[in-house]
Amino acid sequence: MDGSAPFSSVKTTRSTCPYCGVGCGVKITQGADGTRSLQGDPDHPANKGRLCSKGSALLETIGLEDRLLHPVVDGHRADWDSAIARAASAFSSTIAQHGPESVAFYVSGQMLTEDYYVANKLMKGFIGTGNIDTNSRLCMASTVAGHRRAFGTDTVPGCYEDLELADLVVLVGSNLAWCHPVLYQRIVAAKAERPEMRVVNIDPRRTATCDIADLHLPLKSGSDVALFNTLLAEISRRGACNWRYINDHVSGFMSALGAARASDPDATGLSRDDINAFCDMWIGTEKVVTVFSQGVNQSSNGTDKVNAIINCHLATGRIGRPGMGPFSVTGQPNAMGGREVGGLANMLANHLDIDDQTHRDAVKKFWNSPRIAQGPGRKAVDLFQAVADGKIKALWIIGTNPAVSMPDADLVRDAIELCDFVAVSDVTARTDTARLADVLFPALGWGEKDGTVTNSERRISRQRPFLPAPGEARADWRIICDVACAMGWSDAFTHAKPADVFREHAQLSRVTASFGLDFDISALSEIGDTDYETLHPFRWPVGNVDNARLFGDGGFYTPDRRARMIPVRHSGPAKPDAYPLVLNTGRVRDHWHTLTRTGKSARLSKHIAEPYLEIHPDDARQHGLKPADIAAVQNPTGRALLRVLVTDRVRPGEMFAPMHWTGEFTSEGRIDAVVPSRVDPVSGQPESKAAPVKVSRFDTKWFGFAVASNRFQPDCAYWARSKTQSGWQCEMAGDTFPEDWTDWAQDCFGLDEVPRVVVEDARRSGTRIAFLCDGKLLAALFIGPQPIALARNYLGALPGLDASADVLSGWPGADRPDPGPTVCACFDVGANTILAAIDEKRLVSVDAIGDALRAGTNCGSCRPELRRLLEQSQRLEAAE
Ligand SMILES: Nc1nc2c(c(=O)[nH]1)N[C@H]1C(S)=C(S)[C@@H](COP(=O)(O)OP(=O)(O)OC[C@H]3O[C@@H](n4cnc5c(=O)[nH]c(N)nc54)[C@H](O)[C@@H]3O)O[C@H]1N2
Ligand SMILES: Nc1nc2c(c(=O)[nH]1)N[C@H]1C(S)=C(S)[C@@H](COP(=O)(O)OP(=O)(O)OC[C@H]3O[C@@H](n4cnc5c(=O)[nH]c(N)nc54)[C@H](O)[C@@H]3O)O[C@H]1N2
Ligand code: SF4
Ligand SMILES: [Mo]
Repeated sequence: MDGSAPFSSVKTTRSTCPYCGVGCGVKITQGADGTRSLQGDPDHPANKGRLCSKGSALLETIGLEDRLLHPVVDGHRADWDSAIARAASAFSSTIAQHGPESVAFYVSGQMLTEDYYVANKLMKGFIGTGNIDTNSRLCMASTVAGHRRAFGTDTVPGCYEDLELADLVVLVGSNLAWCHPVLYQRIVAAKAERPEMRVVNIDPRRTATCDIADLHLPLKSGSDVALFNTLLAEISRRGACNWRYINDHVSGFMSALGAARASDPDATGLSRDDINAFCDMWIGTEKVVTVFSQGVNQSSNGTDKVNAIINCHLATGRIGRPGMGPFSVTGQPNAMGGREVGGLANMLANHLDIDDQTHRDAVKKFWNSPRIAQGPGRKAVDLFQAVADGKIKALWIIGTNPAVSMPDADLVRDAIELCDFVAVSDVTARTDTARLADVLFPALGWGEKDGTVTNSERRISRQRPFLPAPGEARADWRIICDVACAMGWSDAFTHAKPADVFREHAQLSRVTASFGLDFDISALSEIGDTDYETLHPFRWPVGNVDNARLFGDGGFYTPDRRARMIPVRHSGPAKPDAYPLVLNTGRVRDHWHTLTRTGKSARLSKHIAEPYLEIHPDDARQHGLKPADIAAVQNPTGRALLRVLVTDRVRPGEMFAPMHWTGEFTSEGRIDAVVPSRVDPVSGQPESKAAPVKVSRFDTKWFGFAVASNRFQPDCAYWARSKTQSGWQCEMAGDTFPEDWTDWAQDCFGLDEVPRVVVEDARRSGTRIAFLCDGKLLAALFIGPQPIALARNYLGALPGLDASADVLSGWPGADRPDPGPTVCACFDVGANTILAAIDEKRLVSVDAIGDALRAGTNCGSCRPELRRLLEQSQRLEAAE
């Protein structure tokens, strides 16, 4: 059954995972007794029942403990009417005084299509400016620009099945194993079935995705254009061009080839042998899919990278046929939906062109709106700069956390703080951005909200509610319509339910189709409420019988219907002398962005509990950094403090840090504080992957670790906290000593009257303190001059449990071995448990570990790490 189906006492709801752009279907089952379970939906075409660690843990993130449950105005609880009135009058009076360009919305690829549609309509059609941009600017903008340059529209030509049908899958700037795990597992399964299938991974770092790679090309940061230009020149030199396809469907071949021939392959830093091996594979394999993601997009030449890849597919005609094509995997669950409704400042709506007067007139007529944006608005970086400069005076931020995720994040944070009026719609007030708002709107979150999302393969799926609206929270689309009505446009925002918005959106796509463009779902213009409720996942354009693949026979959306090959030239990231290291940033397996959701799950937090800096052993040596030191990463933009992880997984001269940590979870782990706002000149997308920085050892006098039942915050230079089963844990380090550790600990935990046991460890010149009440542990603190080895997962589970001062040893008794850091999040299996089993049971394969411990047998995301543990214990080598 689709939708919510009451079966006697069990209710099943089909919905879509709210994390990555794979867009997996989930099935939530609720018993009459309040029990709930969640599985992958076997009938959803994106995942066919599979889920990754984050998807499987969704039910651990829906608790109300930190939710925003009522509107807040100027720091005080308010009713809806006054909150809406305050926002509407702030926007209206700012527009009246300073014109429409003085207001802006900054929205998100995590909004549903219905939310996004009305936000775009309000700004572009009624306020009448293009000043609505989205976090997709930080994510997909270069792909959008590259698609539009090549195809005329922002169209993804292929589908997921192509990744299984391909004989060669090339991954460029994509850590698919961690970021699109279910798609990765589909490739793993296809490769197991057809071992002749090949995978190439192009990434400066050796990531978990290399686990299935036959060839890893650790190219220099930013040099993808040089690599794909070399490939294009080789395609031509070896006579591998598809002249029939080029003659019939492509323009710009000669100029693109000219630019490609001028490229220097050595700019990649790769050996000629590796480059040749890559060219041999790519040119020699008809069925090739080139998958690309943020290593391509988040770059000062991201759009050129996209076109360098597309050029090779166009020159060989390997596009829009089974198992072939360039394929951009989208990040957020509704990155595609946002692109469809025109959420970007330089798009109109439904793939119509904001620079085209006839398109603007058609949309204005359709909306019956008083005005229409006369051109593109400000793109994210420019938008926040205008906020900082006082040009934008009223701002509404919906479903995104720019004080953390924008480049030059300190500037952005300060700009938001100083802006005359800021409204924030979020599910929690505990974000670095929400803290700065004048008006806070409580939004419905996943499990409560209702609407549609589009995944990476143009497939539209429903998100359906299975939980009641908590407190006074409202759906994002409704809050936007309420503000629009209060601003005087009640006739145009009368929608009573998401289906009303969806129908209007589908109707507008008729206009798109009338211009001969791609985005057409007009067949659903009159969809009834019940059909909307039970809508099966489907792919656009609707009405096109085989819509899985486009452009196999040309039919591009340019004026002459030909695809354009674009001449592109290599240009690397900036490397000023004073900041010689390149800082690459990205994601970890079990966390989602700024931690507001995955940070609530102890299980997900146990995989990687603090922000870290991957640095090559040569660089670590040169800068006097030892493993587990605290590093200060710096440049004129700002500073971050991170735990040092010395590894040859990164190239010398390049480092990597995760993007997830925020002011809510760390003292100075916000990585975008050191990412300058350098952007791609075509797409305006920031270069989040190549910040020029310098690094030094932070002058640490002591290191510490603590656990407590409550969410505590220590007073020291470095801290990073994370959720545990029974409370919170915190890593810490300081550059000065407190006068008295006991007083300090008491303030830190807020435990004034609680009995404590203090152990001065003279041998290790450390201090350990436990707070115990009625035989239960409330908090424990461990301080020493060096990073302290402790059974952290064991300690994290103790607060609230019966305990004695023995906990201060930091290790469980011999009868309870320490499982170590979590590797398999699905079954909560730690590294020590796995290493012990490998040793004791003489395990020699990842499957054998699965048989013994279940690790790696559910979502499979930890299998690369299991293989690493086998390598570490030298079992694998011995066996192979
Ligand atoms: N676990 C998890 N999954 C997620 C998310 C999450 O927060 N957590 N977020 C989702 C979102 S919104 C997005 S956009 C996607 C992102 O998905 P991905 O793009 O796969 O993830 P990233 O880790 O940002 O970056 C991918 C890789 O690009 C590499 N890279 C850096 N510079 C270069 C370069 O110059 N050239 C090449 N070829 N590679 C380079 C990095 O080393 C990194 O391994 O993930 C989605 N999925
Ligand atoms: N250095 C660096 N920076 C990056 C990146 C990088 O790789 N490196 N990646 C960039 C990319 S690709 C992306 S996509 C961005 C992501 O960055 P953000 O969009 O800032 O990150 P999120 O944590 O996903 O923010 C979503 C916010 O919406 C809230 N929320 C959740 N559900 C709802 C809802 O239903 N309604 C409303 N109104 N709010 C909701 C969450 O609590 C959270 O505060 O970061 C970008 N920044
Ligand atoms: S791969 Fe994981 S995060 Fe992405 S949609 Fe599927 S379950 Fe969700
Ligand atoms: Mo993203």
